[in-house]
Amino acid sequence: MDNPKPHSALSEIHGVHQPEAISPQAMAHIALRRKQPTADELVSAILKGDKTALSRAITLIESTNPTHSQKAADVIAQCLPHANRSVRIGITGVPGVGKSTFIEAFGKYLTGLGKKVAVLAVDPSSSLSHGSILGDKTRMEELVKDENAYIRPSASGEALGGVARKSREAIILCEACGFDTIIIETVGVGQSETAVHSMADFFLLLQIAGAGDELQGIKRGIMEMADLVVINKADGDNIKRARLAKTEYNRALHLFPVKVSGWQPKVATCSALEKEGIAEVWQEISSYFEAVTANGFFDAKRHEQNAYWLTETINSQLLERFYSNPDMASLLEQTKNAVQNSELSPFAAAQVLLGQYFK
Ligand SMILES: Nc1nc2c(ncn2[C@@H]2O[C@H](COP(=O)(O)OP(=O)(O)O)[C@@H](O)[C@H]2O)c(=O)[nH]1
Ligand SMILES: [Mg+2]
Repeated sequence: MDNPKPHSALSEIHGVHQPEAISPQAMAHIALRRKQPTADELVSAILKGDKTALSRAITLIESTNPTHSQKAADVIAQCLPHANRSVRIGITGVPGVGKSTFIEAFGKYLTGLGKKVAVLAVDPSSSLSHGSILGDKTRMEELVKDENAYIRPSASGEALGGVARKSREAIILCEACGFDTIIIETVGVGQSETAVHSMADFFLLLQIAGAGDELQGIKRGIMEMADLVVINKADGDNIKRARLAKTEYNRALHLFPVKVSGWQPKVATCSALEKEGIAEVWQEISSYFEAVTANGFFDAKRHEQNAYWLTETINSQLLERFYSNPDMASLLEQTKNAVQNSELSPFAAAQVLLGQYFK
C-alpha cells in the first residue's frame, strides 16, 4: 500500500504515482546552498569588488531569520571601515515621472566618467505600487549590464523603518565593494523621502512640467528638502513648458529659508529619454559637493545622520523586543481587557507593563 491515508486531502487517488516530497534535484540544490560562505569570506570577496558576494550579503541583511542577524552584523562591522568614501544621492519623484529612465541615463553617464554606481531603492510599498526598481516597466537594461554598476531593488512587504535601516546598511556594503556613487531611489508619495534624507548627502527631486500648479502631489516638505529639482521630459512639444516650469520652480525655491548647507537649491531641465541635460545635472551635483565639502557641511551631515540612526535603531529595537516578548504579550492582553472595561486607566496600565518589562 503506497497510500497510507486515502482520506487525507494531502493524498492523491489510490494507484496514482505520488511524487517524492522533495525531488533529488532540489535536494542537490539544498546541499549546495547549505555551503554558505562565512562572514569573513563574504567580506573579503566584497572588498575585492565581487558583486555576487555583495548581493549575498545584502540578502543576509534583509533576512528576517534571526540566525542570520549575527552574521549580517558581523559583515557590516567589518565593512564599515571601508565605507564612507562615496557620494550618496537620493532621487525621488512620483511614479511615471521617469525615475528609472533618468537613473539609467544618469548612471550610464557616470560610469562613462569612470565612476562605480550602485542603485538602491527605498520603497516599502513596492509590492502594492509596483514602484520597485526591477518591478516596473523601465528596467534599466543598459545599466544592469554595465560592469561598473550594481542595481538592487528594495526589500518589499516590510515597514518603512526596517526597509530604511536595511538600505542604510546596504549602502555601507556597496561602498566597501568599491562603489563611489550611491543612488537611492524612492517614490515621492509617502514617508520614505524623510528616510532617504537621513541617508543621502544630496536630494534630487524629479518633476515634470505641465501637471498644473499643484506640484504633482509632492508635499511642500519634500520640495523644501530638495537640493536640485530636475524637470524631466523636456523634449518634443514639452520643451517650452519645461522651461516655464523651471522659472516657476526657481521662484518657489527662493521662497524657502536658506538651507543650513548654505546651498541655494537649483532647478534644471532634462530629457532622460533623449539623454539631454544629464551632464548639466551632474555639474550641479558636483558643485554642491564642492561647496559642502569646503564649508564642512558634508561631514557634519553624515555625523548627524549617524546619530539619527543610532536613536532610530534603539527605538525600533525597543519596540520590537517589547512586543515580541511572550510574557509581555500575555500581560498586555490581560491588561487590555482591564483598560477596555475601565477597571484600569491606560496610563497606569502602561506604567505597570513598562515597569514589568524594565524590571
Ligand atoms: N518623453 C519622455 N518620456 C520619458 C522621459 N523619461 C521617462 N519617460 C517615459 O515615462 C514613462 C515612465 O518612466 P519611468 O522611468 O518608468 O518612471 P518611474 O515610474 O518614475 O520610474 C516611460 O514610458 C518612459 O519612457 C523623458 O525624458 N521624455
Ligand atoms: Mg521606476
